[in-house]
Amino acid sequence: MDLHNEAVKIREAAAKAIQACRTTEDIEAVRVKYVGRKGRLTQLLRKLGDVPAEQRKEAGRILNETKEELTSLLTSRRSEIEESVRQQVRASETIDVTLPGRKPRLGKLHPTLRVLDEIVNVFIGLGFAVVEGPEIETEYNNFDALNFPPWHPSRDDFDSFYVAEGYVLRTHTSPAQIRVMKSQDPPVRVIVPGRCYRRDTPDASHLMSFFQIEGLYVDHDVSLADLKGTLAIFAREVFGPQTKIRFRPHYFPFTEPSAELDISCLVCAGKGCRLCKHSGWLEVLGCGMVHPNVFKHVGYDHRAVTGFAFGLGVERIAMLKYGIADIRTLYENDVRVLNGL
Ligand code: 2NL
Repeated sequence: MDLHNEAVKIREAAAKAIQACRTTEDIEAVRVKYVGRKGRLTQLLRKLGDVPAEQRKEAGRILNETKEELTSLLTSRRSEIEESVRQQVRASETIDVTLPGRKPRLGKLHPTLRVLDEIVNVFIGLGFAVVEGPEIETEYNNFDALNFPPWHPSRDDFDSFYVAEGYVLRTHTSPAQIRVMKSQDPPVRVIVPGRCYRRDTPDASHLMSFFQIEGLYVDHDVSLADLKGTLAIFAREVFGPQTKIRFRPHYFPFTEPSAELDISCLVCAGKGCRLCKHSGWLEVLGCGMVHPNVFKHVGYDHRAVTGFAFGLGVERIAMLKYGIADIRTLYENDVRVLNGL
């Protein structure tokens, strides 16, 4: 056998195989095949003993040179492959720092909550304390204590949500004020915001759940003039300094006398337009002097104290302020709409 010839053939075959390698696994396979422990070149080296002594040195030199050459080819091809893998990883992980960033959108408070906060803050400024109460109320606190007669329609299953015998989802925040009066003596000056529930079919002006703010002021000789002065400040703070107000007689079971408060129209300032239905006025809340029967229910002396109270729908005020025609717009949660409010 011609060792020299054989070595050249192995060298050429191996060099070709190394060049064809694409992965480090390919490299390892070629290494094992040619220069590994049972590789072709290694097997050839083992046959060196059969070579006549005078040729052995030269044959050994050729085989060892071939082995070194293949080993160095394997090493450099491995480096090439590793470098190209690194480049691919780098390219796929590179961040283009020159790309403009994506601007995170700022969140903001829901218009109902903004209006609620604004109104509550006006009354905090007037010295009212903020109080809250439970949404599940006793029928007594929600109706009886407020002088609703037993036959009043709003007590009906079809108008209120009863959760158990004697318990109802509050239809107004007044029961929270009943709790305040039952737990402390006058003077009482509280503002009560909160969610209320009524069994209405939703339409442009009704939801079955809405926010109300009620105010209550009880002391010795609180008068209707105090009520009107307080609401005048409220109207000018919330709707603008040029806002005019008027009282229109009304009826509520829990106040006597009772009134509704109108403000001069926000659109036409009283001249008459579509929003105010050509009356020049917009209805904003209900109010009155606390009925003596309410004081009796909470244990106050109705001959010694008087009080005023009022209640308003927060969504209704928000609709007026933001010019929304349909109350449902507020809760469809279309961010394109809410962002514009
Ligand atoms: C309306 C009318 C009103 C009251 C709420 C009240 C509370 C107590 C005693 C007496 Cl504890 N009155 N609240 C008074 C008058 C009107 O709300 O139309 N709200 C949307």
